[in-house]
Parts: sequence; structure tokens; C-alpha cells
Amino acid sequence: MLVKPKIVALFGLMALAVSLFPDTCMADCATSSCGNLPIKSPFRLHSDPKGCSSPEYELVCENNRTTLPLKLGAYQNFLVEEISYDKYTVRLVDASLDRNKCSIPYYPFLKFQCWPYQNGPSFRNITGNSIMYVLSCNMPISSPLYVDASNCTNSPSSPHTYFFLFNNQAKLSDFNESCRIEAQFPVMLSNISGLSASDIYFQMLMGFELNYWVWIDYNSPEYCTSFSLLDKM
Ligand SMILES: *[C@@H]1O[C@H](CO)[C@@H](O)[C@H](O)[C@H]1NC(C)=O
Ligand SMILES: *[C@@H]1O[C@H](CO)[C@@H](O)[C@H](O)[C@H]1NC(C)=O
Ligand SMILES: *[C@@H]1O[C@H](CO)[C@@H](O)[C@H](O)[C@H]1NC(C)=O
Ligand SMILES: *[C@@H]1O[C@H](CO)[C@@H](O)[C@H](O)[C@H]1NC(C)=O
Ligand SMILES: CC(=O)N[C@H]1CO[C@H](CO)[C@@H](O)[C@@H]1O
Repeated sequence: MLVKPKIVALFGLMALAVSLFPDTCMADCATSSCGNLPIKSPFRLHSDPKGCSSPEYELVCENNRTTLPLKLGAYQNFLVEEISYDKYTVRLVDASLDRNKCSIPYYPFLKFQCWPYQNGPSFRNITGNSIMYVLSCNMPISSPLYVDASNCTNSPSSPHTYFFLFNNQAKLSDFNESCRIEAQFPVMLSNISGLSASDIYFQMLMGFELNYWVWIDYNSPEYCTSFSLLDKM
């Protein structure tokens, strides 16, 4: 079981290499750019010649801003803030976030940690990302693991809203049964104790990083179960 993902990754790389570099196109596939962001293999822009890179890696360039449309139930646009071609990572920020005030996006429920493996590039989480949950609780919770999120929500019906981080260090027993999950999103944080809601929102505006050069074995359950609160409940 330990060996399997590596083998899959290797075959994945080979398969990608073959599909991304058909010998007909190399000459035309110059680096393009959107704003200040250089776009090159494996990514492409719509305006790049056909055959350069794979369509699943096509980014949208509008007004010098690069976005990646990802399917999260419905399509959701993520700004591509950074691409590290050395580390094979992209840093994505939800394009719907309001930079001027704390407002939490309500993503549809799905297995975030498997997301968006179902379609498109095999992005996967990398170290440092955790799943942030927004909880709505029946009573006030006083715990360093819960950060008051009431300033970020406009739901008068549930006055006790909290940020709650769940990662592989978190214990299910830390989840208070008087709460229910309202929203979830990936964030580059591993500990929210002592942070304010605006600290957390600032970090959300920094987005999260995903590794793009990994071939996922969709049938391997270990990719999807490692730190999902929903799966453990
Ligand atoms: C995009 O950036 C280029 C170069 O910096 C600039 O000339 C152009 O006006 C910008 N376009 C928009 C829509 O901002
Ligand atoms: C849940 O929160 C309530 C109110 O703060 C507290 O009384 C209760 O002990 C908590 N339960 C757990 C399991 O932490
Ligand atoms: C909510 O926002 C107000 C005004 O900015 C601030 O004074 C207050 O401390 C915030 N409350 C929390 C719990 O962050
Ligand atoms: C989280 O941060 C708090 C405050 O900075 C610190 O006291 C605590 O030890 C940290 N917890 C972990 C698990 O790192
Ligand atoms: C679900 C998943 O793939 N989680 C992984 C996120 O990244 C860390 C560090 O690379 C892994 O340990 C997790 O298994």
C-alpha cells in the first residue's frame, strides 16, 4: 500500500509527459503571460496554440488577472496568485472573497480533501493546508480552538459562529456537539489559537496552495480520508 501511490505517481508523470509534449508543438509553445504571471507548461491560456499543454490546465486571463475555473458543485473561480514551476504548486484565492470586509464563502459540501480530483488536473493539498470549518453553535463556546466568527457572518439566526480548524493534529472530541458545520474551506494555517477573525480572514485572502504535478489514484481511499471532519463524524 505504501508503494502504490509512488508507482501511480510515476506512471502519471509519464502519461502526462506524453500527453503534454506531443512532438508537433514544442516549437510554438513559448511562455505566455497574464499580468505579471508567466504561463507555461503544463498550464496554457486559451490563446496559446492548440496542442500546447493539456486543456484541463487551461487558465483564463481577463484584465491581467489569471483565474482557474474549478468545479465545486458549481464552477467557482479562483484567482491564480502564484505558480511555482520549481515546486509544482499553485496558490489560489477564491475570486468571490471581498477584500474590504470579512465575508465567508459558503462552499457546497463535498469532500474538500479529495477536491477537485474528480475532474481536471490532479491538484492535491500540500503541507500547511488545513480545512477551516465555520460552525454555528447553539451556545457560546469558550475554547482556544474556537475563534469567534460572528463579525464575518451575517446570519442573525445563529449568533454563535466560530472558526474551527481541523487538520491531522485535531481530535474529533474537540468538535462540540452543539455545533453544526456551515462552511468549509482550505487555508494555509495549522493553528488558530490566539488569532482574531480578521487574522483568519487575512490568511484566507492569501489563499491556499495545491500541488499540480501529481497523478492521483482516484480509487485509493487514503487520499480522501486523512483529515476530513465529515468523514470522522
Ligand atoms: C495589462 O497589462 C499590460 C502591461 O502591463 C497593460 O499595458 C494593459 O493596459 C493591462 N490591461 C488591463 C486591462 O489592465
Ligand atoms: C460544548 O460546549 C458547551 C458550552 O460551552 C459546554 O458546556 C460543553 O461541555 C461542550 N461539550 C464538549 C463535548 O466540549
Ligand atoms: C467585531 O468588529 C468590531 C468592529 O470592528 C470590533 O470592535 C470587535 O472587536 C470585533 N469582534 C470580534 C469578536 O472580533
Ligand atoms: C497554537 O498557538 C497557541 C498560541 O500561539 C499556542 O499556545 C499553542 O501551543 C499552539 N498549539 C499547537 C498545537 O501548536
Ligand atoms: C488528503 C491528503 O492528501 N492529505 C495530505 C495533505 O498533505 C500532507 C502533507 O503532504 C499529507 O500528509 C496528507 O496526507
